[in-house]
Amino acid sequence: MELSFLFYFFLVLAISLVESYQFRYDYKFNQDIQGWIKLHQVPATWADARLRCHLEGANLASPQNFKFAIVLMNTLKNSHAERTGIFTGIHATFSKGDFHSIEGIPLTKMPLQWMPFEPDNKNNNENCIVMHSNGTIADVNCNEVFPYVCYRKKSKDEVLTECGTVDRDYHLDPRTGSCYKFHFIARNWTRAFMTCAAEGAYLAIINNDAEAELLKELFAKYPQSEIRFPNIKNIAFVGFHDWGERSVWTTIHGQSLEMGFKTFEVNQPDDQPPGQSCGGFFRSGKLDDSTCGHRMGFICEKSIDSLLDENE
Ligand SMILES: [Ca+2]
Ligand SMILES: [Ca+2]
Ligand SMILES: [Ca+2]
Repeated sequence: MELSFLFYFFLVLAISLVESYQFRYDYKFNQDIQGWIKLHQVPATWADARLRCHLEGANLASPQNFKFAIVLMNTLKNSHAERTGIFTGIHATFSKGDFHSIEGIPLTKMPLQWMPFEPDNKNNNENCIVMHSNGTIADVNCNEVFPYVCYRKKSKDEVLTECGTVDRDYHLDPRTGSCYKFHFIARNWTRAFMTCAAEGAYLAIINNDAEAELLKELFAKYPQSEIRFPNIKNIAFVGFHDWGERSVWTTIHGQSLEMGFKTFEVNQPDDQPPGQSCGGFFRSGKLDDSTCGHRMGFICEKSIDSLLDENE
């Protein structure tokens, strides 16, 4: 009796421990820095690195203390980043020479050593800080590209929603079994794609009439006045594209529109100059070929398990 009680007690404890360390499968929990980290191996500019970390629900990581520096150095081991170094979150992009981490820690409070002949602020144009695998740092041009690490600090209220994410703006719709989020801050198609991808989602793919109806209802919850900084207010970006072949419409996952929802608005597609290659969705619930560079609202679709660790 007592044994089974103990067993149950430890089982519950084990499950709650696993749960409390969940964020997303591509981030690893690190006890020493009480948070999750992810090494992005594909080099990016500092601005893109910061944005991608932010969209993933994290921050561009900085070696904010000695422990943190060690963790970052270990993270680089046996990757290409070991040779190139990484962008840190330390930057002076707001005010020249005022180097702070994203979290606001001044550079002078971090236990860091400059590389030989650094900082040199070459061409008076070096406002970002890279860290090399031996822990030394250098100032570089923010438009250079480096790998980087994102960090999310553990907080007490980390809860995965029914959509398998800590992002509460995703809502499950039982009609399709997918989760959806309407982004009312307008972006161009490429940035919209990136935003959905970083959230573990994709620009919505309309598989049937029911899903078109559901997206129409979702769009209606965001009247024109709520879309921020758009070029167009009556169309939102969704997940189809001509992939550089005029008028051959295919979803971003390679399905022909013929297989799913293919109803364009009257007089669309019209391929307005300078050419319209990106998937759009009118408030009416019908499709448009839209200008990729325009900023519009957009809809992300996420499967429930996209961010879950399959091993847990
Ligand atoms: Ca330099
Ligand atoms: Ca879908
Ligand atoms: Ca059009």
